[in-house]
Amino acid sequence: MDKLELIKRNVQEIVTEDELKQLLETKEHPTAYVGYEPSGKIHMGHVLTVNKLLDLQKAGFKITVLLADVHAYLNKKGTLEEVREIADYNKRCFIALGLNEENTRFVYGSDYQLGQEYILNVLKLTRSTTLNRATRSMDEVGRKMDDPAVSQMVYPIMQAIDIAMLDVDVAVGGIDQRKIHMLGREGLPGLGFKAPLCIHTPIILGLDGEKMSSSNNNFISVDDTEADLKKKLKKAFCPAEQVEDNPVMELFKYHICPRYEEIVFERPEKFGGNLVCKGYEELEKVFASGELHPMDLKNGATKYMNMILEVVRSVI
Ligand code: TYR
Repeated sequence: MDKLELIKRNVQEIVTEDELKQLLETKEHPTAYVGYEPSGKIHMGHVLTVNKLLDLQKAGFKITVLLADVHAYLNKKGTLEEVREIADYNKRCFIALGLNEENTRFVYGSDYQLGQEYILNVLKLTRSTTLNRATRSMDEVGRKMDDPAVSQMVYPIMQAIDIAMLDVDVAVGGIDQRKIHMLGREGLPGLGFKAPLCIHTPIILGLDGEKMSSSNNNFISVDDTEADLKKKLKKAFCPAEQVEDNPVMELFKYHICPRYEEIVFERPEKFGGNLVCKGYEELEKVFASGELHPMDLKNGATKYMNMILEVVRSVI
């Protein structure tokens, strides 16, 4: 797979592809980052952006992971001390997922976001950003946005300044980060910084086919045991022959198939014996045709997700 193909796989949007091509032509080691609000559970949604960072590393990028403790604090996720502790746990998870410390720079927000230069840049950008724009940019990121706090208006401004201060070429994130990134692309040049390129991954569904949410516990997290996986996948939403909006198929598309060249579904002889798929496209055809039963798809997902998480569990 060539670099561009690797970077483009499983992404929803690149802003813009032309800029990316140009970047690849001019720099041997471009830089990219993802920021994460520290979270008690690292789930497969987070892992989707981790996968993209791993792809970017393979394509020669230097990667920074921002453990955004101050952002979590501004978004009312806990005290600074609490979120900082969770950030340490998250760092261990990311390392376990393959972002090792030799080739990944881990940065805590609180390590640089309280410095004079940073704050001055934040204040500058607040002057050229309307309240309306800041509010809208938080639509899919902010907690309880029906009654936003001023801190949640500072949040997207800081995220934009992060891109400049961490000095990265590319900001990576779920498509929910889009409006904040666009605010950065438009606002940063006015402060003398370059406009960043953005790569957005899709947002995957919860196992019940609804939006992922911690209150529903409808996701797989990296510390799930094999028993957890079995239980969760057993009751997952997985309509026969349906490949779109099927959370079990999404696990194959975004997590399993990129890691394994060949997927083996183990079935008793009376149900057709083992079935082998080479790549997601083939799996899609097989499942859409009805040749593979949802039960067998789920068993396969359980087996492979367990193999992926086994490695992670053993080190976190
Ligand atoms: N907004 C991101 C989230 O929703 C977190 C983040 C914070 C990302 C700061 C980047 C950044 O610079 O989790």
